[in-house]
Amino acid sequence: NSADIGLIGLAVMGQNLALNIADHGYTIAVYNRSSEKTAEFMARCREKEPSGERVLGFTDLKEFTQAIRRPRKIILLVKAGTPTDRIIETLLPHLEPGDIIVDGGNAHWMDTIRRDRELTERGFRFIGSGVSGGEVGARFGPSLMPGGSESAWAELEPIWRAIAAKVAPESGVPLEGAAPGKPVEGGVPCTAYIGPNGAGHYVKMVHNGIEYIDMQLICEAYWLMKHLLGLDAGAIGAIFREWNSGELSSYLIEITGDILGQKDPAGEGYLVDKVLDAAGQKGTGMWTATSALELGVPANSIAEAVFARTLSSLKEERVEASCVLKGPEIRLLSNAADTIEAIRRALYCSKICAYAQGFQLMSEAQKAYGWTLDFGTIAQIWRGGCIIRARFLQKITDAYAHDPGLKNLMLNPYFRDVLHEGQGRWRQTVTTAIQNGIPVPAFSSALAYFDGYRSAQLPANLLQAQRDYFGAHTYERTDQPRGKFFHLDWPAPDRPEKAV
Ligand code: NBP
Repeated sequence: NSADIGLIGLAVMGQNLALNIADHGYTIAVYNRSSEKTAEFMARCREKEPSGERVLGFTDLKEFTQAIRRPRKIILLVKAGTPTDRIIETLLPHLEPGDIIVDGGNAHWMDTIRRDRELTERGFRFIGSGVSGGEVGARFGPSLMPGGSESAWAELEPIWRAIAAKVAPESGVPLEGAAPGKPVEGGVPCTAYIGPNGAGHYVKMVHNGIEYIDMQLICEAYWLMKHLLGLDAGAIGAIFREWNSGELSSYLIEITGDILGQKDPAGEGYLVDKVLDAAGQKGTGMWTATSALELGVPANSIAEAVFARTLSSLKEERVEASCVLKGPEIRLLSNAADTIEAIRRALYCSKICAYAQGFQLMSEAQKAYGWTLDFGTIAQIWRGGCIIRARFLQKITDAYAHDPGLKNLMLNPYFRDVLHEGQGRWRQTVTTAIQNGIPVPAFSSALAYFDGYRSAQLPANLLQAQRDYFGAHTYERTDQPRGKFFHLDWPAPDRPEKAV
């Protein structure tokens, strides 16, 4: 019984998280379904990894579980869905009551709720933890979003805090410079208990939904600069690098600068110009959009970002359609500095709307699933390690510290002022894009969200009348209290309205 913790699943995430745990002085037992991967990983640990001696490899599940100190803590980093259920079933006969299973995969939160219930009924403890930051995050500090058994969290917490990304206490800036065997010291860890059962995985899913829209917004900014200003990838990359020193500073802006500056290693020009424009997706953006639809939350930009990927994936169809369907000629603009600033403002304003939608969604989800989420803390643990890490998240933490009951991020004075100051340039950007036939679904849907949310009145009066006309769905009246419903037998020149 010499291992502090165990880990199953030695693909990209599992290997890197195991090494991160070992770097922090913990002894970790590892197991993978196919034993060749375990052997390969153990060779890597022996030959290349300074903390490799603290990794114990097993090819037998029973021996693996026997090597872990009780109550056992076992992290699963296997493919989400059925593989997770399979490995849990295989593992359970080797566990004892009170042992803890930590699912670090991208599980659907409803699966996590079910697994939490089933495992708790059988005497085990379960944690569903979002893990964000990809391969590098797992290796040197991810953002970790755990939900589930509180007593299990108390036992997992020291390890999760040790391996999580760290940010500077005041500024929230990620502390970097970790290397194999040399983790960063000090700083605030990017992890905190999120809530019961599926709360952690839900919050991780919304993180991914926000990641989708964040990426799409950046892509639209790039596309506008390319087409309206005729800039090449290298020049646009330099603009992103400049933006990265300001309020837009974030991991995604930073890597966009790098990507756009990358020359094609296989030929002339920039690599990005040779990458096929057909986006893939693994489903977490779709889950976020679906959840928003189910909960009745207007997360239109998040959904739009998923649709933008879907539309892009119809590459052959689009190529054919481009020969049939004509739009306006794109007219190059001469005022480059002004256009770039307008696009930057549009990007920042749209980003605020995207996050407002994500937080509004979590706010409804907590009511539906019986959680109490702490939004300031969620923003805090997204400041480092994860893909959407950004300077801007500190502003969200500040906004919830200022008003824990904040209904919508856009109502916070800082964000309100940014939207007020930026909306002129934002509208100019969307208008120019539309006039030139350049699709900007994320910029324009975010603007529609802003305009819709700030409208005391919307044309839904007509919509309710239409619903009552064809389906007797009733309507409320502006001159009567809410909750009083009426119906009219339309068309009704003489018939009276009925209260129902
Ligand atoms: P994958 O998602 O590609 O999963 C591969 C692992 O699952 C292998 O270890 C494989 O074992 C194991 N596995 C499968 Br498939 N079926 C199994 C079964 N029935 N029983 C036991 N093990 C099984 O690995 P990944 O990309 O490292 O991701 C791991 C988890 O972390 C996933 O849930 C993923 O969604 C999540 N995640 C990934 C990232 C990322 O950037 N990649 C980021 C955040 C979260 P084998 O070797 O025997 O086939």
